[in-house]
Amino acid sequence: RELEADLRAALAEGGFELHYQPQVDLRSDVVNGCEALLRWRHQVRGMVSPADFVPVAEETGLIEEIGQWVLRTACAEAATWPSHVRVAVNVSPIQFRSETLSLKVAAALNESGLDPRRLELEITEAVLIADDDAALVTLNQLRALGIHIALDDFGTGYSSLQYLQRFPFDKIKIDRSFVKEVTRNSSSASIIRAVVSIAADRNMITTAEGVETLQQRETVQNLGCTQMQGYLFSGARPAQEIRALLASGK
Ligand code: G
Ligand code: G
Ligand code: MN
Ligand code: NA
Repeated sequence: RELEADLRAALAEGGFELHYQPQVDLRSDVVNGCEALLRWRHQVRGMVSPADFVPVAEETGLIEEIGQWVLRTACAEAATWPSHVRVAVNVSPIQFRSETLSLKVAAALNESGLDPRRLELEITEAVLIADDDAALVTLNQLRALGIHIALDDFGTGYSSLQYLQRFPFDKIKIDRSFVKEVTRNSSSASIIRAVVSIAADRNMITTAEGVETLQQRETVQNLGCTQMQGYLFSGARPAQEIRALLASGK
């Protein structure tokens, strides 16, 4: 496969980079997290979105190596940020099922010297559906390292509120499809309210994804969300820009 060969070459030759999207604490208005988003500079295709190459990386098993590169790079970068800022890393279901995931995470933490409490892994519901018991074992292994776990894209998959009760998450990220509708659709607002209520009981952060307008920000804030991420504040930006932004104290 041509794409597979290109991905291998990118790994070997530094063709990947991480951009970071700020996450804003809604109570203090301070950036207290950044999500690492993988970018691939392809010589012919230009910037290729992870949505287009992660599936191929998963099929070919290359996701293991790419994922390890992402973890190491994100931890090393976050170690340069102010200590109140966490870094969030997306983990695909294939990576999550690897028995060595927690070892790889521990290695990335060790190597970078990053405080484990400053690393958050984002997983999707897909990892929970496949094998509940195994997922719980892995989640507990990861949490034993002291890192945080976020449930990403909540509301897009099977989305059972039971997942929130059964699994030990630190954060629920409410999918941007709900945020998009929240100012004009009362059922989106009701769903957010229900998630916020469960999350608050269990001390979880609730992040509204895809906040693009001031009105959306105010609405999710009134519904009790505690963090937001979206173009209203900033899209994903290169590491140097984020470093400067964080250093400037905003
Ligand atoms: O900006 P955006 O196009 O980055 O992201 C598209 C999709 O790719 C999102 O679903 C996001 O979670 C996923 N993604 C971004 N970076 C990574 C990564 O490092 N690893 C994995 N597995 N998925 C990622
Ligand atoms: O699946 P995940 O939530 O990890 O993916 C993050 C994706 O959401 C990335 O593709 C990122 O570029 C995109 N994104 C981030 N903020 C916004 C936003 O405010 N609006 C829209 N439409 N997309 C966003
Ligand atoms: Mn994500
Ligand atoms: Na998401």
